[in-house]
Amino acid sequence: MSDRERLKLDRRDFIKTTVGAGLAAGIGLGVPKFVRAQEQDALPLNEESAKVVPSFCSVCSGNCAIEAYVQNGRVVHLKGNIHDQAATGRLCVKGYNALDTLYDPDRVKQPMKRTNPNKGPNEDPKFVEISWEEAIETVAEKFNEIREEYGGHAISFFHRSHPFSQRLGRAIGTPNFIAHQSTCFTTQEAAWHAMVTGSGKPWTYDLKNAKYILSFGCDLLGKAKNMHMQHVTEALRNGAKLVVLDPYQSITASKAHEWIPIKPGTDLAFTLAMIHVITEEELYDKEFVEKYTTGIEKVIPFARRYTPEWAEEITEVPADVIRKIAREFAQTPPAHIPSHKRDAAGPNYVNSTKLAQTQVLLNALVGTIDRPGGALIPRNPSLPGFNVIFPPPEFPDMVTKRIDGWDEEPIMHTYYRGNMATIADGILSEKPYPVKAALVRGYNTLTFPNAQRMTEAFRKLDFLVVCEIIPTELVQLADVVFPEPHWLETSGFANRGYNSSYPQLALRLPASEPLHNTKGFGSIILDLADKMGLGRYFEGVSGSKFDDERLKAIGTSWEEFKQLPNGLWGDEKALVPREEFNTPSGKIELYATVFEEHGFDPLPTWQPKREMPSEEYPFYFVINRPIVHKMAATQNNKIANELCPENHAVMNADKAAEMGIKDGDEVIVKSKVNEVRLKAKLIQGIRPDTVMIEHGFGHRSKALSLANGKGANDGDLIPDFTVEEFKKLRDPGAGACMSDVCLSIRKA
Ligand SMILES: Nc1nc2c(c(=O)[nH]1)N[C@H]1C(S)=C(S)[C@@H](COP(=O)(O)OP(=O)(O)OC[C@H]3O[C@@H](n4cnc5c(=O)[nH]c(N)nc54)[C@H](O)[C@@H]3O)O[C@H]1N2
Ligand SMILES: Nc1nc2c(c(=O)[nH]1)N[C@H]1C(S)=C(S)[C@@H](COP(=O)(O)OP(=O)(O)OC[C@H]3O[C@@H](n4cnc5c(=O)[nH]c(N)nc54)[C@H](O)[C@@H]3O)O[C@H]1N2
Ligand code: SF4
Ligand SMILES: [Mo]
Repeated sequence: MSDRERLKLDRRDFIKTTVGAGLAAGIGLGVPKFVRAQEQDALPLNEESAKVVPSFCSVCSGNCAIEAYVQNGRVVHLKGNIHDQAATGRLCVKGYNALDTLYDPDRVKQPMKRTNPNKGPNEDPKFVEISWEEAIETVAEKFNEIREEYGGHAISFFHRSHPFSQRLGRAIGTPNFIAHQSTCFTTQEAAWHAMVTGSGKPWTYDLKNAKYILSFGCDLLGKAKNMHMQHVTEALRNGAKLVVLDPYQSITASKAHEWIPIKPGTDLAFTLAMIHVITEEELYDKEFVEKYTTGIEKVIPFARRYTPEWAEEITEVPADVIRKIAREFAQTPPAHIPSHKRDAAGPNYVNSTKLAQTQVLLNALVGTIDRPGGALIPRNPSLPGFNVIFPPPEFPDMVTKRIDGWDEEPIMHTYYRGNMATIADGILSEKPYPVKAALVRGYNTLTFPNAQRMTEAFRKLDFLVVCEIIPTELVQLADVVFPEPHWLETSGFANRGYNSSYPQLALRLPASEPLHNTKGFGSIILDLADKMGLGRYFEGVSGSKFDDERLKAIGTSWEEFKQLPNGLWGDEKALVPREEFNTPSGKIELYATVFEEHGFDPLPTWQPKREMPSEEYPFYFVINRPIVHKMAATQNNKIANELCPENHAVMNADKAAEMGIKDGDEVIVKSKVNEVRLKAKLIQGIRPDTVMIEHGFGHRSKALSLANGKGANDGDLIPDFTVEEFKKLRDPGAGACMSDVCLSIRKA
């Protein structure tokens, strides 16, 4: 098919899928407005000259493969690559809108240095533009100074795992690498690690083949991921039943056959009672359990005490409803409980890891672990790691104790993660030692629990370096800013992030020329190492060699890869279900011996959430995120901002009437740590004792011209911890307890 023909098809497909996806998700966004907004970019399209460049989306970590339509050097349209097992020719709304971040006039365009030494919410940093050479030199000099005076561990790094930067950190001698996963999914990760994989949670689902999908807050249709949404939609089309427990009527709940507004933080009682019913009535898949699991003989007596009547008291869900759902779940194969990160089994409550344990257990009881209709352990190609390709020289000895206490996490310390709930206290209290500098990439102050306290922590540092693409709140606190390219300006390749049922890689070539004076993070690190006098740790290292060597290990090369006719590598393969799992016994361990070995509950004994409603704080707190936004990264995106400019305190309409609060009234929402001011939004679809706030809003950087001043940050209400307090939670998943706090609400 010629480009021209493809373009014609695109235009039709695009409108069709956009409308389809909108309706499937039940979003009341006003579809014509959305299509109109997109067409502004597509309108100048000249079908003769447009060229198609392969890429993959990096708005979220789904990596959906993309075809980017480029004309006169401008990217005018993005489309899902039909050959991708994840995107299957479609993108989600966040992916379609990515162009408006690429072309955001507010982007950081040039390295900058602060000239106003005062840092604060109302301080203009008075940035001056500098050359890359000066920027790198300034940071290298300052880092070396701090290293000499306080030791390498006084320098901290905040970013997702990155092999170049991790090696630089090792060479500098710092253990302080802080990442966000304890706010996102470490609770599920710990349960899967101990019970099934030995290496974290799989994110691939074969839900399109499920006949019964049971969600505990898992909002697959609303926002989770493009591919998950497609799977659930297809399952529904094929007659699957969808049951959603959620205190708030999420988009998935609004499309469910049954929505059960369970009391927040009590799902563990519900799942324990399900295990009770399924084991007492012997409804489980005996063949699967016998062949592939261990510990059923311990689960049966353990679950005897957790009757549906017991769970009714805790959850406010009638015992016969729990019984009915347990029976349906066990008797409608394939049935599955999916969980995608921030739902009830995510790091929201002190009992969330235990809930995740019960979910793995229930999925094993019905035989949908690594089986059609269930969760699949991803079939990614096996690519060699950085240290295999570039073996490191000897490193000097270093301090291993970390400022966030992650090194003391009995299980999770083996993962590249970090504790965003304790890091503010670590920096402010200087325990166990002072941290003087930080290099942050791809996180903002809004990423952290108790964002106000974290802002104080960042202000306390002597030296802050921020790598960004837009001028966030954290950029306003930086001493030096490194501007990075938008992903549409870069090249590379990636696994199918959240849908990998066979090995497949997507190619990325630059769809746009570099629009600004930016540098990729890998190059920044190599330059920094060189200027710091640590070049010997990186001999022969380059981004392109790394890519090339990894591809050679699977029988191709970057030269060959660049020529891929449809932007994807790897042929479809039939799924071969796993017979063995990566646990001490080689089976799925219903009784988690790995937890037992570390002094945690091998079976998920009931435990309530941490904070309960009181006279002072009578409301439960749940968080959500709108379908059009990615976290706090897209509020300045023109289209996303137009569709959803601000967040609200979402309340039950009857309850609000009782309190004299009307829709649109300004209210003060308060927790024990802070308060925020928001407009009330009144709906019927939420429990009267619960307030929902969407994450991502409350930007206060004046340089974000569209996002600034709109809404408030949910994270201001979330408590943080000292390392000592955190250890007392005794959570093997080290979850940050993001929703485990209660609120008051009053008219402003
Ligand atoms: N549009 C969009 N999609 C995204 C993202 C984004 O920013 N925007 N971010 C991506 C990322 S990184 C993540 S982590 C995920 C997050 O997406 P989700 O995992 O969906 O997390 P939240 O948006 O926080 O929504 C949590 C849901 O759990 C419900 N919930 C809260 N407490 C309880 C409880 O005690 N019991 C039950 N049963 N339900 C409860 C809430 O009401 C809400 O519906 O989304 C990913 N996809
Ligand atoms: N209060 C509260 N806090 C939360 C959550 C919540 O629900 N409520 N959710 C938690 C969850 S689940 C997650 S995953 C985290 C996510 O936390 P983050 O990863 O911090 O989320 P984002 O806001 O998407 O991204 C942060 C910044 O990365 C920048 N960025 C994007 N692309 C690039 C790039 O290529 N290079 C560089 N240098 N920067 C880039 C964006 O411009 C943005 O400012 O937040 C967690 N924190
Ligand atoms: S699911 Fe994530 S990767 Fe895929 S199109 Fe949406 S934002 Fe992009
Ligand atoms: Mo997340």
